[in-house]
Amino acid sequence: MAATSLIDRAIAVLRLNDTGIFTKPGPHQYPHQWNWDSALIALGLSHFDLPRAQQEILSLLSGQWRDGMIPSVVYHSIPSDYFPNPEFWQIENSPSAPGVSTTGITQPPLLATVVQMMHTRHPMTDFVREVYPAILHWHRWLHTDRDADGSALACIIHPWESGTDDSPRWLHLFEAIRPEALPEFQRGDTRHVAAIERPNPRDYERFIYLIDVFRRLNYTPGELLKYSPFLAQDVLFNSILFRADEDLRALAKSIGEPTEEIDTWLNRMQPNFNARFWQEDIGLYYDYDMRTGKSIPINTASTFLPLFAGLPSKEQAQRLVEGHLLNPGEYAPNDSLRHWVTTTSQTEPTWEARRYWRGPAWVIMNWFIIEGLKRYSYDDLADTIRRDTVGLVETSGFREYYDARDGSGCGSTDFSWSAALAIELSQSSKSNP
Ligand code: 9WN
Repeated sequence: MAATSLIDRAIAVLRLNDTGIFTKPGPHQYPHQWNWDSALIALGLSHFDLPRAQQEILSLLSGQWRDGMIPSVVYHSIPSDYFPNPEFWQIENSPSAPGVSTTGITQPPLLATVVQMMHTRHPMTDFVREVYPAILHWHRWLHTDRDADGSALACIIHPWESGTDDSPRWLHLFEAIRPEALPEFQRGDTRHVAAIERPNPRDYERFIYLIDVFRRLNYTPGELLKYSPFLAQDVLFNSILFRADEDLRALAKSIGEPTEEIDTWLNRMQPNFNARFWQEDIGLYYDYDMRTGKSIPINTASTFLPLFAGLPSKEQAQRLVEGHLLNPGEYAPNDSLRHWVTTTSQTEPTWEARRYWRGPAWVIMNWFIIEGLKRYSYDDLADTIRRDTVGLVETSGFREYYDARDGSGCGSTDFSWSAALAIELSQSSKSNP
């Protein structure tokens, strides 16, 4: 009974945030269409309204750039108090910009995976044929315009591209960035959510400074790789990309498209991923700072994302799970931390209980970890985390993130992907679909 009413409440949140064209991530804080949010929203919608789920994806694709990039946000001409707004991004100075207002950066490429999951459950060949070329174009852009070293790994140029914006793994890169002549701006985010749950002013200045650099470079990909003060290879982003390449390949097969190009990406990425990110001494994956040529030694939950992509060997998976995820000093619940999975290891001095991406549990991260654990046959642990996550949503509502100490909600209320994934997690069984 409880699961049924949770699903009804989740559907109500997705309906509440539905503008008719796209679904807002949150009713007040996030009034436009976000890239990876939309993918997850489509996955949630597909359980009860497949045509609307497909519409969500087509709306996102309407913001695709001519060079293939699918941007982090499509504004859809909806007036709002969200900052940065289209006037700030000035994408019209790029010849690749689409005819609609968007940001000039991307987000983790989850879309192919979601389309493949939907297609496996409800075969939709015509729809796959319709969207496949656009998704392929995006992946090609990621593997060329964002490949800075020929490894097929993609680089990110802004923490917002990692989707985990305020993660402490970016702080070290920020230390080296000195914003010069910062443009005037007024933050919008702290109008809706307590400042303690949002990025620090100093970090936020760097978010804005980077956009100012990019718009001065007219978003030219080669220039961005050359001059962006922030250039990183992100474990989370590349895990999602690798899994999405595999799913794109499955989509190609199902509609009779060639797969050679995708195979080349997969074959290059797999060894390069482990060579670049895996730390044999401690059994963790670390992100990589392309500007200093050094690994970023910060222990966050994104280290578990390679499980989602099937990238670790059995031994590496065992070290990740048994050495870190199950360690109460790092990630596992303990006397003061009652819930799975804190986004940053508690051993990090930058751990903060309620600040965005610094410590709270997120439904999206838990979902990635659950899917990854199932891939490596840690079914019982996956189910423990699944139950705990559904419990968080049951008790504290569809919040953006949760204080892992007591499960209280933080950030936006009525948050769409928490609702979408609550549906997904309530329906999913212990084993892989
Ligand atoms: C910046 C919408 C987005 C998510 C991101 C999350 C947050 C935006 C913000 O909200 O980022 O893109 O304004 O803080 O970090 O993952 O897609 O939910």
